[in-house]
Amino acid sequence: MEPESVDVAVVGAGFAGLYALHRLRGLGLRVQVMEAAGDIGGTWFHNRYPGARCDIESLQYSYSFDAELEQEWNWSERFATQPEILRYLHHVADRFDLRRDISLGTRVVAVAFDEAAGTWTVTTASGREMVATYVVMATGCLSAPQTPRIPGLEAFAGEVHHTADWPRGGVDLAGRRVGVIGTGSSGIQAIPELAEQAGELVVFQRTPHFSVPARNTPLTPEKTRYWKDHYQELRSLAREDTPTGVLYDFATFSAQAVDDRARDVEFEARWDKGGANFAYAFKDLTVDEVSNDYAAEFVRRKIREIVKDSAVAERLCPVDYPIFTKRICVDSEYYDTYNRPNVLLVDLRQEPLERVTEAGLRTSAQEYALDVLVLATGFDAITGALGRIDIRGVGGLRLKEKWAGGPRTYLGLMSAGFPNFFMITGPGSPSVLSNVVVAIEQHVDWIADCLLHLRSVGAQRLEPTVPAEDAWVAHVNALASATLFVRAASWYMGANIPGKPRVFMPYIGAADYRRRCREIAGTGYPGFAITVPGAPSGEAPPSPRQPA
Ligand code: FAD
Ligand code: N01
Repeated sequence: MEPESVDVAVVGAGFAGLYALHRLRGLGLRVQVMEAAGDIGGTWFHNRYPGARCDIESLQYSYSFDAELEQEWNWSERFATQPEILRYLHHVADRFDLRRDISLGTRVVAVAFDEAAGTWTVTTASGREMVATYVVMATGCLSAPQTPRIPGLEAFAGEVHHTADWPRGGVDLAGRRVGVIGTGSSGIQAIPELAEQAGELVVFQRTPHFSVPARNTPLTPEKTRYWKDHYQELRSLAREDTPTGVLYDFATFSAQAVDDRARDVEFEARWDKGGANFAYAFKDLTVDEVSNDYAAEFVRRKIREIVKDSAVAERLCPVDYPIFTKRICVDSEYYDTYNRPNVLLVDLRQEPLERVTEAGLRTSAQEYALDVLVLATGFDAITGALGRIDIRGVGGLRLKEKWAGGPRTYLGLMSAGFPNFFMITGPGSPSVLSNVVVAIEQHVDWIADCLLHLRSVGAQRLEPTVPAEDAWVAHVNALASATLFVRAASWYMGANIPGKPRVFMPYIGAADYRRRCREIAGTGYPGFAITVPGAPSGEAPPSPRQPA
């Protein structure tokens, strides 16, 4: 049987895949989306653990591509819950009639370039094949859950649940002994809720994370009205004038430009207001060690104030990496949870984890009896989902091998040797260091403009040149090296995955990035080799139009 043939194969149906389908279909292209999960939603389908919600305000953490969609949707809270965000994505899928071109329960296992035909063959786990001129990987930065190899895990008699693969029907925790490994954003959101529901909760912490209060509240009609009335200008400001794609109050001066009192007043005001806005109290918190330590010390002081048992408070205080170099957590009553009588904090640095037993979890000090074990152990981030697919480019070059020393891309959008193969929020783009929905829309729009350009010049093939890619990788690294980010063993660095190269993967500075992408698209795609049948190979033809 002949394989199906489409113009664009999109892998993944989260925020990125859904918008890619809508936008590229709008160009008159035949698009097919393949999604491994049983339904759409991506992150918001998989991460159903109690307490899951966004940490960028929903009025900003949402699509901006359609004004009517913006006006008709109402968010109920400052930071929406997972079910509400999932409902929103379902609304989007229905509103734009997306489902008819999405194959659910369809895991892509291989994507291979056919040099002679100049097309890609996409193979699914069930053996279905699809031939596509272009491939768009919308597989997500935080979609490959990481389960650590803990001896004995398979022998545990109770239930084990990863936060990123939480059962659809929920988990009954009432009266049960629950253990949680992991105190990153997922653990920190889940722990207060798990403590409410469980009989006893034991938190196994290896490294404490810094967390600031969310101060989540219902959204007032006035605030919603204001945003709806000003969406266009507010979104534009977030996109064009911020390093994060989010409107925060960005300070313009150093933490060292003010005295101790003024500094504390500023930190305190932001702590009271809630959210990641705290990270922008001074302009140099991620680049200057002294300034950074002021912020870190402020948070440690708060932990000591909130947590009544001083020994527990000390265990919760991060001390061995700069604040903000791991994604800042945004919580609801996280530190207060340790004042509850049914919550125990076990410091795995003091008593290392030895194994999971049939009855629970054993550290070097003792065995903890458990009925349920929650793994809030994170993700093989940014490159993980791509690495789980056998991707082969020109000459059978495997992406995984090419990236053995760390990912190599141009603009985080494409990689040399992989023509017509695009990545949304790929390594080397702002992705997780920005509002990811904003990053997704920018990438999808860039790709759409690029395909229009190729069509208008009669080109068949586009890929980055090796020198352009090398220069981009060096540029991304140089930006990171000028900050404190490289000082933490974070998932941004690949440090949470044994054997993964330690390379800082995201691009720092979303607005600058956007300008560069626009400039490249507007000047005939320098750094890309564009092949037009009949024209000398590798020559980029002149741009007939300026992209929007
Ligand atoms: P995803 O939503 O991850 O979707 C990728 C899809 O691809 C998944 O459905 C997956 O099943 C599918 N897929 C992967 N591999 C394959 C394959 N081989 N074959 C077929 N399908 C495949 N970002 C923010 O900016 N703000 C936030 O507040 C925020 N909160 C978050 C909260 C949580 C709990 C998590 C885990 C992440 C959060 N993020 C946040 C990041 C979030 O991942 C992005 O905001 C966004 O949802 C990513 O959308 P996406 O479509 O790129 O990827
Ligand atoms: O994952 P993480 P996450 N033994 O990697 C521990 C987004 N997100 O899912 O630090 C013991 O941050 C590990 O310990 P250590 C957001 O971008 C957003 O929490 O390696 N412990 C760490 O404590 C976020 O940054 C929200 O010492 C082990 C934890 O597991 C990203 O997703 C909510 C271990 C993993 O933390 C990832 O967050 C949720 C082991 N063998 C997620 N292995 C919002 O709030 C791992 N750990 C919007």
